[in-house]
Amino acid sequence: MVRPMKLVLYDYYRSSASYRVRIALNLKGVAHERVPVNLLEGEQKDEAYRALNPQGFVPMLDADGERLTQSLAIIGWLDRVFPEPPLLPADTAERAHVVALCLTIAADIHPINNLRVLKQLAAMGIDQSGRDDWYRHWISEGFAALEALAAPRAGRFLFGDSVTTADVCLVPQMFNARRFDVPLDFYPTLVRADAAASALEPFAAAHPDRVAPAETPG
Ligand SMILES: N[C@@H](CCC(=O)N[C@@H](CS)C(=O)NCC(=O)O)C(=O)O
Repeated sequence: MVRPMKLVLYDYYRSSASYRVRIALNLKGVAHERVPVNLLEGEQKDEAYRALNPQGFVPMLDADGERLTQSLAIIGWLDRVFPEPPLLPADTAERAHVVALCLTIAADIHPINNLRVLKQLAAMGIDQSGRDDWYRHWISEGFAALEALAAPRAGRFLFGDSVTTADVCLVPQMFNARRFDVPLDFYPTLVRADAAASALEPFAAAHPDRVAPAETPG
């Protein structure tokens, strides 16, 4: 039995790394509060927030005063503290495969399309259309690799027939891809797994449209 714990998630509704943690919290059925950090207004760089998370990123999860950062580290922590349902396979080789799927997204696609990278491209004189091409390029290249890696062992979800952390990473990245009109026809395994996972309430309840501040335009 897990002792009662106060969990506070610092996040931004459209941050895909935050979206991953919202999904994981929902899958575990863990009660938590949310503190929005407005990335477009630069609140992540405020001194007060940086005093909590020196990296100036969301998400951050405060667990009874223990401040956890990095979405995959937070999800790994949640999986240890709240073991049901498990988000990684028990088998060592299968676990390594699922972690590889996660990192293809979280380490190789997502960071180069981060807000600070897009801002730096703008500062270097790359216009909006060039920045959008950049964004689409890295998702398309990453998704091609992910499709090839995932397809042989995919089932209903990205790995097999149970939700894993790979689906937790996939769904927010697919949301980003659609926002930027990335053509998805080449990635049937990703599209199928995304649809199956997104239909589940823990995923649906974490969607940016469901958690956006009331005054945010659609
Ligand atoms: N590797 C980190 C990435 C976190 C991250 O990139 N967060 C973005 C939002 S998705 C952020 O806070 N960006 C702020 C900025 O770029 O200034 C994680 O997985 O938690």
